[in-house]
Amino acid sequence: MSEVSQMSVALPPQGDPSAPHGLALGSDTEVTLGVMGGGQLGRMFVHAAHRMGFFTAVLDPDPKSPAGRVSHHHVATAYTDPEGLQQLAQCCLAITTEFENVPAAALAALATSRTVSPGAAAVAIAQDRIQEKNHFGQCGVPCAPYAVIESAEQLAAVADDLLPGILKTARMGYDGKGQVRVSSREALASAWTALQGVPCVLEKMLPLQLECSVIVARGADGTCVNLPVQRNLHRDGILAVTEVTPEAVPQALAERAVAAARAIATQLQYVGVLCVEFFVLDPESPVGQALGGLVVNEMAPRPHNSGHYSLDACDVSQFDLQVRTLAGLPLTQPRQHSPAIMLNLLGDLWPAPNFAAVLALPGTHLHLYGKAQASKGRKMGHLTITGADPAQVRATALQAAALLGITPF
Ligand code: AIR
Repeated sequence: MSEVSQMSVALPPQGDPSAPHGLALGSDTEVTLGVMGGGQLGRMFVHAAHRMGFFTAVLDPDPKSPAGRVSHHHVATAYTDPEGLQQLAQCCLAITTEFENVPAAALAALATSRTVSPGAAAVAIAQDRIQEKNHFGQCGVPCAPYAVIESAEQLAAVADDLLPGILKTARMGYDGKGQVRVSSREALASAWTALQGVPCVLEKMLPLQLECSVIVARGADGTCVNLPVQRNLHRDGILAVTEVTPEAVPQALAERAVAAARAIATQLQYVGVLCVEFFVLDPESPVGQALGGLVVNEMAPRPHNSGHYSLDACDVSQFDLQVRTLAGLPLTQPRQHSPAIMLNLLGDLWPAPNFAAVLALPGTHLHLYGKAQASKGRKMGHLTITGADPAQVRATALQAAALLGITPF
């Protein structure tokens, strides 16, 4: 990363950095917000920014990236390219990120001349499961029992009680990548070898009742707001369905999850949108009781797939919140106005999903990301179903799933 840190940053100032950027709203000065990464999350950020009159710039090496294609400016260089970073900084007042594996050093380099949120330090913690779990511990939020495996000695010292478990690479894993289920010491040893002996954590497999997540947005002034708690169903390690209805997550647990997510953001001094994922444990199981029923799984320093429903079911979406936090605009607690179910549209449904039939159903909102190539497990779009009551939303969502060939839930 030395290349990046050598980046020279002699940039013209864009306004007074101590003034809230929101002051520029509605003025005749062009204000550009930047995003590192040009995938679907960047694209939805760009759409939200445009709606509020901002100009946008995307840095993504892919000249056909979903966000780059809809943005005013697209810098198509590597994330660590000093010239690319300089170009981005030059045209932007403030810069955010849309995937957690963006090199933290690139964010740090941008931050020498521009507002960058979330900051490199917070992103670096979220990029590394070991640091992430330490942070959760410091916040007093329990996670699944685990062991760090960075050496053969640590592998040998793993407690039997952690098996069966899931071996996860400390870095660079998402959508189920870099994870192996292991049920014996032998399987653990060969899984670690197969992962090339990189730093890992072994997490104890827990009896889950359900999975949920909370999206919080925190401003530079410490104001913190959250979306309602989402219930998530994963298939093959990839989010398949998100359900946000009053019944989806028991209220007492939902309140605890929100409090934990806010504590995690606040103690990080986080600025931006953060998603925290939780496991709700089987309340009948001894381990579930011992751990108090709720454990934190992981966090993402950005908007999250499980928050996409907020575009259609809330008065302020997770991308609106991202724009507001980045631009120093006020945050208000979002209100969900419709129960919602979101279905992910993976590349498996291509080449010819019957979207016209789905759009004939009431309350369906189709979002396609404009990706050139569909492949198995690739997120190509999502469908949100809203309606007046949860039972009707569910019935419509099941109809849509059947029309698209998505397994019922
Ligand atoms: N993303 C980021 N972390 C997890 C996910 N799913 C989003 C970001 C990123 C895009 O997925 O928007 O840019 C990458 O998608 P793909 O299909 O090109 O791998």
